[in-house]
Amino acid sequence: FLQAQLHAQKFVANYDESKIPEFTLPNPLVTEAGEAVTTAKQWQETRRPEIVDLFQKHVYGRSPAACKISHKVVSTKDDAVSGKAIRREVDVFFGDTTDAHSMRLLIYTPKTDKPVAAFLGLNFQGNHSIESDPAISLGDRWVRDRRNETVKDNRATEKARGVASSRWPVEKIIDRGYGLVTIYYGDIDPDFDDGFKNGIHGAMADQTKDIPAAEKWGSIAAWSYGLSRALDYLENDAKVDGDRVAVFGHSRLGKTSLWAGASDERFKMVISNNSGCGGAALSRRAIGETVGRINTSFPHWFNANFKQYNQNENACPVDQHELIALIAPRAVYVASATGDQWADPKGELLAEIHAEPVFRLLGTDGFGVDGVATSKVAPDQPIKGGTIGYHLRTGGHDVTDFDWQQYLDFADRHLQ
Ligand code: GTR
Repeated sequence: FLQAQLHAQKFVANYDESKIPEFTLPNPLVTEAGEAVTTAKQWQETRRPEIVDLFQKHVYGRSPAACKISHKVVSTKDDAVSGKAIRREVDVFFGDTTDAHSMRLLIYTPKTDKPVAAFLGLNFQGNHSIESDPAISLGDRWVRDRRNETVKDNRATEKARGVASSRWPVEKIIDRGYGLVTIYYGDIDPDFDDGFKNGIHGAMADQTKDIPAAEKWGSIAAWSYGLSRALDYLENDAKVDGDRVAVFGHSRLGKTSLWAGASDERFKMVISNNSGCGGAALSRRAIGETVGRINTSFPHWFNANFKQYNQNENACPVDQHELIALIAPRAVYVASATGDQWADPKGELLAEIHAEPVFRLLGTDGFGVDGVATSKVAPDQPIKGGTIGYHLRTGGHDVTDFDWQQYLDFADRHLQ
C-alpha cells in the first residue's frame, strides 16, 4: 500500500506551466564536440548521424540492420471502395523465406495506371477495424482486451470490423488520388511487456545479440522497423510510388511514425497525430505525461537507458525537437488537440519551433511564415503553407476528418 501511495505521489500529473522545471534544450546545431553547425554538409555528415545515434542510445534503442524481405499476395479485390479502388492484402516476411515472422499490409490504391503517392500508417485494432468490409481478413494475432465484444481471449472478433473507420477515411483518401497502406502494429510486435520475446524482438534476437542490453530496441523502434520494411516492399510495388510515401501515426503510433521518419530518410513526409511524450512533445517540459510516467506505464516502448531520465529529463543528451530536426529537409506535420493536454500541445509546437533552424539551414522555408509562437497559434487554424506543418484541433485525443483534411492538403503540396 505504501509503495502504491508513493508511486501515485510521484506521478501526479502537473498541468501548471509555472511548475515546469527550468531547462536548457540541447542545440541541434552544435556538435557533441561543441562546434557550430553552419552548413548543410556539416549537418548531413556530422550532426545528423550524431543525433540519430543519441536517440538510439538513450531513447528508442538500436534496431538490427535492414533484413531481406519476402512477400506473398493474400487477396485482391478490384472493386473496393465503391468500385474506385483496388484493395490488396500482402504478407511481408522479415526474412527471405515465407516461414519468417510476418506482417499483413492492407493496401488501397485508386484505379489508375500510374504509381500513386501513399500514406502508410500502423493501426491499433487490426486491419479489419478500418473498414467494415467482411472480405478483409480478420487478424488472428494478439490484440488488447478492450472489455467489449470486439475482442475475446485477446483475439479480434467479427464485431471489430470497422470499429476504427472514423480514423481511416479511406474513400476520401482515394478520391484525392492517394493510396493508403496500413498494418496492424501487433503483427510487428505485440504491445505488452514480455521481456521482448514475442514479435520481431524474439524473431530477430540473433540479429541484435551484439547490441548492448541497455541499448536494445524497444517496441517503438520495432514498430518503426516494420514501417521501414513495409517501405522496402512498397518501393517494388507497381501501384505505389515508393519515393512519395508519407508515414502517419496517432499517439504511440505517432511517436512511431516520427522515429520511422527520423531514422529512415526515404519517407518523404512524416505525420504525428497527438504523439505527445516520447513523440513530438519536449520531454524537458515535464508537463502532462512525463518520461517517468511513460517508462512506468509502458516499460517496453523505449530502451532500458531511457529509464535513467525518469524525473531527470535535463540529463538526457537529446530532446524531441531534435527528433523533428532529423526529418529536415523533408516535410513534417505535427497535430495537437486542445483536449489532449496529456500530450502537451504547447510542447509539441515548441519542438517544431526549436527544430526550425535546421529546416532553414537546409534551405527550406520552415513553417513558411515568420514568427510562429505558441501564444499566436489559435485552435483550428492550421499552419500548412511551409515544410513544417502544425495545427491545434479543438477536441480530444483522436484522429478526425479535420486532421485528415490538413494531411491531404499538406501532401498535395509535398508529394504531388
Ligand atoms: C497513453 C499514453 C500516451 C499515448 C496513448 C496512446 O496511455 O500515455 O503516451 O501513447 O496511450 O497511444 O493512445
